[in-house]
Amino acid sequence: MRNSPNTGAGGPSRRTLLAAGAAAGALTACGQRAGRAFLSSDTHPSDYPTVQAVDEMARLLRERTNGRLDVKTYSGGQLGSERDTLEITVFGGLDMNRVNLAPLNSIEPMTTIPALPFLFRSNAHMRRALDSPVGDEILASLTRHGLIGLCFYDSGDRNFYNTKRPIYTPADMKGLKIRVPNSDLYIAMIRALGADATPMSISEVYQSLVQGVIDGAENNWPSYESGRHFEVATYYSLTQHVIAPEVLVMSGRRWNKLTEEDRALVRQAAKDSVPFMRTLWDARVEAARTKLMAVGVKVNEISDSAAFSAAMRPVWDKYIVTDRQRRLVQEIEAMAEAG
Ligand code: GTR
Repeated sequence: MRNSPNTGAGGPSRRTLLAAGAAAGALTACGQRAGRAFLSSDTHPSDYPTVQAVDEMARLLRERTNGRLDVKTYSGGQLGSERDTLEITVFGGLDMNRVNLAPLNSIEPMTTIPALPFLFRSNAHMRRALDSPVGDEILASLTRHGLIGLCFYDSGDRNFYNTKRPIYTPADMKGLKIRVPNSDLYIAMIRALGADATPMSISEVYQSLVQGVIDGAENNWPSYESGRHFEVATYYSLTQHVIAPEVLVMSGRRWNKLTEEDRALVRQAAKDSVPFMRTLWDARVEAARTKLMAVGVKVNEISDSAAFSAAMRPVWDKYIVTDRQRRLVQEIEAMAEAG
């Protein structure tokens, strides 16, 4: 990996390393009995669509190999933050990892493309673009960092939420302390709106909101709900500034030990879990929205989203600098028409 995902934070914690080591040991023991279980990590709870999708992938693998290939996910962030577990995945302490694209932004410039503010017009646009060769090219860009990109999953649109006030215009963001994932791109986006960006792992957000260390954050409906952030930050403003996907990666070290046949099986099972995930995702977004409206979260629409888009536009020039990036951005924009 060229730039460590731990830049500025000093590597995975001892707790994370110990947890991953213990989990890997346990799996080796049971893997000898029931076939080869890949150890995977996810920060979301076990009922979240990303975890369920990897469970579906595991089911397909078991079915197609008579249980020889399998995946076991450690959910709920048991093994640590996305940034820490990515590092462990690269050196082979974990076989697989489901993360957002954000922690990969500072590692691989191609991953900044789907995370650009206001690039995708809709979820449908994102799905169309990432199902095309553009998506394959972005997944393949991870290989040189020791990660094999298996598939993209949905993550819906991200919106701002905070404890202070509704956000209607970029001016309303001024001075707010907003948590972002550990990504330079996200930091730049928040600064472009005149707010203060505080990068931290999602597991720290709830407590930081309670203690007033941050005023708010930004995320999709399901994460805002499942992390209980809505209990503290009750203003949810539908800026829809990013529609970036999740990604499922495999450790290159583990991958290199697989036969060609098993690689094809792994790729196919990951790909086949995507439509399953999308169905779960759409239902989960609706369920989270309905629940949060019912408990009285103060939701507001944005009448002039072009004002947000214009304010955040300089971020594109800062992070889209190579011809290859520009070509992919153009290809994605050309796929916007159909909605
Ligand atoms: C969620 C995403 C997580 C994590 C989180 C965050 O939407 O599913 O993987 O990236 O956002 O903001 O840290």
